[in-house]
Amino acid sequence: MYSLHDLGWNEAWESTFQLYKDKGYIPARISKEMKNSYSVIMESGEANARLSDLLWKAAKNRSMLPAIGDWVALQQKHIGDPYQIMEVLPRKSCFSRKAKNTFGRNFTKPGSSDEQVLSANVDIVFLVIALDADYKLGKIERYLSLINESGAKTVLILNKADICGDYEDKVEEAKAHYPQVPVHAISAIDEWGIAAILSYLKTGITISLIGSSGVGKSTLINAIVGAELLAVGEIRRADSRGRHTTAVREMVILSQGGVLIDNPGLRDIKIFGSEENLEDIFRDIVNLEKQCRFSDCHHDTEPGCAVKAAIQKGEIDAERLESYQTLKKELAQVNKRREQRKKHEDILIYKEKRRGYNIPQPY
Ligand SMILES: Nc1nc2c(ncn2[C@@H]2O[C@H](COP(=O)(O)OP(=O)(O)OP(=O)(O)O)[C@@H](O)[C@H]2O)c(=O)[nH]1
Ligand SMILES: [Mg+2]
Ligand SMILES: [Zn+2]
Repeated sequence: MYSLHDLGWNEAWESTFQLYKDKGYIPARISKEMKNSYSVIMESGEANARLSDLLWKAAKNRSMLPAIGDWVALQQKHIGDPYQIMEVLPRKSCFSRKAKNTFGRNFTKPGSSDEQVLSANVDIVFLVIALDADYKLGKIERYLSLINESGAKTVLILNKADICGDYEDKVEEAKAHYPQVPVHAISAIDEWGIAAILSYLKTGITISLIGSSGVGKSTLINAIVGAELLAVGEIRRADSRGRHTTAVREMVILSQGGVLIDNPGLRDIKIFGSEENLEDIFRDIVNLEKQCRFSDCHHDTEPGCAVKAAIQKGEIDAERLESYQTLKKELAQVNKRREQRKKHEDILIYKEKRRGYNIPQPY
């Protein structure tokens, strides 16, 4: 059995909760997201909980519904009744991505670029990249832009070092590209390099593992726990992709302190967030840009282009400029659609006929 404190409950949450306590609600943390319900952990143990009508009706968009890691206020009307989630406590951080068709059939106004909360109140994201075909700087940059937006810190974990001849070079390359991010090479399967990872696990700290399918997120959690707790999947030989073994988001509470969240592999990482965070990742290019002769320089054929000059001198990577420009364009489109949708949000209405408490599907 766990105490709420083991899950990260502290005085700050306690004081936020006072309001709900007065209503007779019970504090709990969402520990698993299932198709039509949630698992929650309360002081008295684990239980199933459902969305209350109240919360469902109040949710203007998908991001307002509970997600794994959320602290919630539960109500149980009578002993033996199911627990109902009445409120989601304001999030300390939240890791989101751009969702495809948000509310699906349950809502009359499905947004095309709504926010899907992947995990809430996360302190650290372990970004797991496999040292096979999965390792691409452009991909890491996409993930970093999402994580930066969340308020969580990133630790980059390069897994499968056992099958990579030059993993040390990859570590150096990643460190050079992202000086603000700690980088560790490990082999989850050989339990090599895990000691460095353990130093991040502390009571009260929540860590979410993110990455593509098959990179070894569940294997790493098993290595940390020291047991075959989570199912681990095969990977396809042809392209070293995973088979989406982990299907639900699940929390693992560690006896040595700390909480890990296992996630299904992300299929495509659509960018989401603010321009400032993107600029943080590409600070070198952003600083150079200011020195271009034209303020609207595309760093293409314009004369006096400082970025182009730096590329020629080998100071920055042409590929890196390319991924910056792609991400920037993508982000601008997403934000534009988001603005347009916001205008509609206030008049959002729900279909009267809805079946039960359908929680929107993660995919
Ligand atoms: N060579 C090698 N293989 C590994 C390592 N870690 C994991 N694998 C293998 O990679 C495959 C996928 O591992 P999983 O842990 O299921 O990957 P996952 O990231 O949880 O995948 P999803 O749940 O589908 O998102 C399994 O066959 C593992 O045995 C490693 O360090 N080295
Ligand atoms: Mg998995
Ligand atoms: Zn330029």
